Amino acid sequence: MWKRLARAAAMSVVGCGVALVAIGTLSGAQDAQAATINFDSLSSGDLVDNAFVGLGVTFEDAVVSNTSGTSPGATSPNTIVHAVDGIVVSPSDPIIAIFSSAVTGVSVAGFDVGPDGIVLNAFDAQVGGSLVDTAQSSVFGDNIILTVLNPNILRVELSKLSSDSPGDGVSFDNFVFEPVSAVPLPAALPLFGTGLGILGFWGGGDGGRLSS
Ligand SMILES: [Ca+2]
Ligand SMILES: [Ca+2]
Ligand SMILES: [Ca+2]
Repeated sequence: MWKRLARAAAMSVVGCGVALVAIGTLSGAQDAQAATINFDSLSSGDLVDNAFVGLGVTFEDAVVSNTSGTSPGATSPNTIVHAVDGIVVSPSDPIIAIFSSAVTGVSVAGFDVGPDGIVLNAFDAQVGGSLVDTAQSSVFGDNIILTVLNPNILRVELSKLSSDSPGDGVSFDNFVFEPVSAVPLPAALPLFGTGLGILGFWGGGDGGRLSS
């Protein structure tokens, strides 16, 4: 799942360098278990907040919605929008996700993306910190997937890219993140013998990723 999302994102995201970074992840031996949050276990109107703290992530200003929940690529019935501003997810007040420990990649899909586009910013601290990766798209439509990659992501912020069209609304779904691998590579080497064997092993499945 993670590889598929990363590959799709590499093709859809506007911005040079993203494809090369994604390829690095695809061929990397450390492919930890990616967690996917589809928000469909919650009810429309619920604040997401700590609902997925067990997976190591808390949300700020995210409320469950059914906006675009049946659009192509969405997992039905739920998406998320801004808790205060609804579908007008302004870059000045984004939806925030904070990780309890660093993750190496985050992916999210935007729906009904219009003239204001969408953006996903990654930071290396739970509050403040430095911008370590960003992904944005101005492609109109549904299931526009953004992916950020960095070994030290502790927070991401997602919103429209601009506020030039105040009435342009978006929603988000299918929030995926990849924790730092719990299995150090050197410990795994004797098990598989060669680097090629390791790549084949890690490339062969989804590694029992978590779903919720
Ligand atoms: Ca969903
Ligand atoms: Ca806020
Ligand atoms: Ca829109």
